[in-house]
Amino acid sequence: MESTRNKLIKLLASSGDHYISGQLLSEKLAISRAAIWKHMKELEKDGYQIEGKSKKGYRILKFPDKVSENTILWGLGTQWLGKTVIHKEVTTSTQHIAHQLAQENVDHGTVIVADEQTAGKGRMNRKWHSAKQKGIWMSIILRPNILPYLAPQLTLLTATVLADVLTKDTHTNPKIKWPNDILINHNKTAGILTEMQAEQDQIQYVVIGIGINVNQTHDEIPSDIKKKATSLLMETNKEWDTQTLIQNILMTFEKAYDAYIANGFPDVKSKWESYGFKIGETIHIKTMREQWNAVFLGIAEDGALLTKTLDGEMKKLYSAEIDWYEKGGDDFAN
Ligand code: BTX
Repeated sequence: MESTRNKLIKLLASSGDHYISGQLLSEKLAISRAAIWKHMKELEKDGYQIEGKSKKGYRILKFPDKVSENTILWGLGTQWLGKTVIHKEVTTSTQHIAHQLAQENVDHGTVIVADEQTAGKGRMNRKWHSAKQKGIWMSIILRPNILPYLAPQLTLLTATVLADVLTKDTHTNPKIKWPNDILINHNKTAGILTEMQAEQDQIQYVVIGIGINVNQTHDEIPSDIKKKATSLLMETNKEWDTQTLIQNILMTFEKAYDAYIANGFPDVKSKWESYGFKIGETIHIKTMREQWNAVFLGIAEDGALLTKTLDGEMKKLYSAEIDWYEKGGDDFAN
């Protein structure tokens, strides 16, 4: 059963900057006002800063500097996204938890966040390094009323949300490498993994996994990805508060998602293209049998990459065929 202390934090957290009266707290928690006051003193010992004002009540001024369900909830100005947040100190992958919960019918907009993942995954079962308290490792459960073939649009939408938040909050200049990587100065800062459970023409749920390298130093980036990965700390020479970034991502995501559901893909497409890595440039494409150069024009409704060969032929392409030839000729496809 949930402890009185937790219920108290939740009540205070959900009221944000507003005061809650001691009377109301005592009614909701079914304990005396003296007991409430004692709980407040205990919370202060744990790093919470609480303000108590006569005739007004209590409010939290500062949470301990640790990500938790309550700290994410506090000040989160969303209508439906992140109304339920599940925080794990360590887990295999937030995607696993999200799938389990989605099958148990949790709400649209449920968010799972971990400090550390021991089996973080990328696309095609690739590994995603997720060191403890060094980044944002988070999954969002959605139940969109769109046709399954349109689900890749959600990956593209998520990429624009991350690019928007990073531009605004960290003043970096992120680019989206098709379809799902966020690059800063050509190096991978974030990745998105979209997984879906669907029937023929109906989505049961979608899980959007977001991984962002936030506070790793150069030495802390694992050797197998050192050449192509970066973090916000490395790019800006300062540490970032993951909590604030998570909240800004959720708030920006909610707005972008609601607009997408109401108005469709065109705005997402143009925003994506405004951040698109190598848009308008010549890229090198390889298949099993041939290779050629083409100009990268933009993205299609189904998430495919639109290209024009040098002799003018338009072609739609899907993932495994692109070789971005970055980093001095290394294969930069993932
Ligand atoms: P991806 O398949 O595009 O990228 C995976 C590749 O990126 C790896 O093969 C490796 O080369 C490189 N890589 C691994 N870890 C990192 C890292 N921390 N930073 C930069 N490059 C790396 C991208 O897949 C999708 C990643 C989604 C991760 C989130 S975290 C929350 C959620 N839970 C989970 O298990 N996955 C998602």
